[in-house]
Amino acid sequence: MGEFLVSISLADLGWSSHFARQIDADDAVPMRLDAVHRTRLHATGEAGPVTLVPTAPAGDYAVGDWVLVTGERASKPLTRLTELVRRTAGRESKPQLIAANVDTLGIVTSCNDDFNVARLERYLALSGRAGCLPLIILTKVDTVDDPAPFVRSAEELSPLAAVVSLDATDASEVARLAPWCSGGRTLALVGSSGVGKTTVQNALTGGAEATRTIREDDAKGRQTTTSRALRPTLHGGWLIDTPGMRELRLMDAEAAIDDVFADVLDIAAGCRFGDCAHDAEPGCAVTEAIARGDLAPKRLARFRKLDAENRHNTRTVAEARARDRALGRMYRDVLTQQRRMRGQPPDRER
Ligand SMILES: Nc1nc2c(ncn2[C@@H]2O[C@H](COP(=O)(O)OP(=O)(O)O)[C@@H](O)[C@H]2O)c(=O)[nH]1
Ligand SMILES: [Mg+2]
Repeated sequence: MGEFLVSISLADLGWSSHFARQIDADDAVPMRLDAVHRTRLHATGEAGPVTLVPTAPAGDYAVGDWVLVTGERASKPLTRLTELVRRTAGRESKPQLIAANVDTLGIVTSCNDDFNVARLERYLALSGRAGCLPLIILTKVDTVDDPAPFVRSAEELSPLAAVVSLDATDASEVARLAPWCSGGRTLALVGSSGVGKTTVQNALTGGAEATRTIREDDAKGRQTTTSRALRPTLHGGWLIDTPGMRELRLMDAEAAIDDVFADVLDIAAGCRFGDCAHDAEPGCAVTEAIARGDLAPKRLARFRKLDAENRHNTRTVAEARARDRALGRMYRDVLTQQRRMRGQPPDRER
């Protein structure tokens, strides 16, 4: 990493006034994390790449974080500009940091069966939740006669999202993504396996990470990407591939979902009742819009599903936290009781 970084400024690394405001000492040495391991952190500063020792639990750090360095010790991360978080799979339900200080979330999908409007909407909400700009990267335009319907469908999803369509195997086409990963800006790539994330990454970084071999029949690939890392691009910015985002679930994303479905909410604002469920209520503007053909019933259904999923996940995480706290309390009570029983004569306890 950093072989072609002859000399690098903090601005080249993505430093901004947001971070500068958080430090007061001139002798603080800020560095940006490229990779996070259990017992060590890899970072880049003005002096180049270094290995650091964390002073907070490893789970508190994410790729893309800024830390202040003293000797080999990394402070806890500076307050982030953006934060990609997911709910872990399984019963544990803990929020897990994926990446920090990502400017643009590159949502990668292809002109084939992978293209799924509901999934794109979920990623758009995730991007909004994280505070990132969304960019839809539509790959494999070279494999279809006419990519235009895919492009149109992606463009219709949100006025906030830019759409770039390309053949990822052609590096000169991928260079059109330079505006999002130059000038110290950070682009992170998410999307299903096989859509071309590693191909895009290789073109942008000049790297040679192994890409997947697609089984022609189902457009799915094997898992080949190994670990998450912040990599310098050929354009003077940064790139993060985010393996393991397939179990992506939304939580605490109500406002972001509302942004993605602003068109539906605009219509719903015209309902007679504030708590209208858009089922059979009189004066329901949503039902009327559907009848007029101004709103696709499927879009309303996707909004409801995503909203319900977000509520469920948010609740599950809150419940898991409460359970942990309750268990912790019970554990402490038992310990206190045991200590008391050991410290006091049994006859007096009766
Ligand atoms: N024809 C074509 N093939 C592509 C394109 N993007 C990716 N591929 C191929 O799709 C396969 C999976 O790509 P990969 O980058 O490993 O996908 P990832 O799983 O998202 O990292 C590889 O064989 C790529 O060469 C594209 O735009 N056009
Ligand atoms: Mg890959």
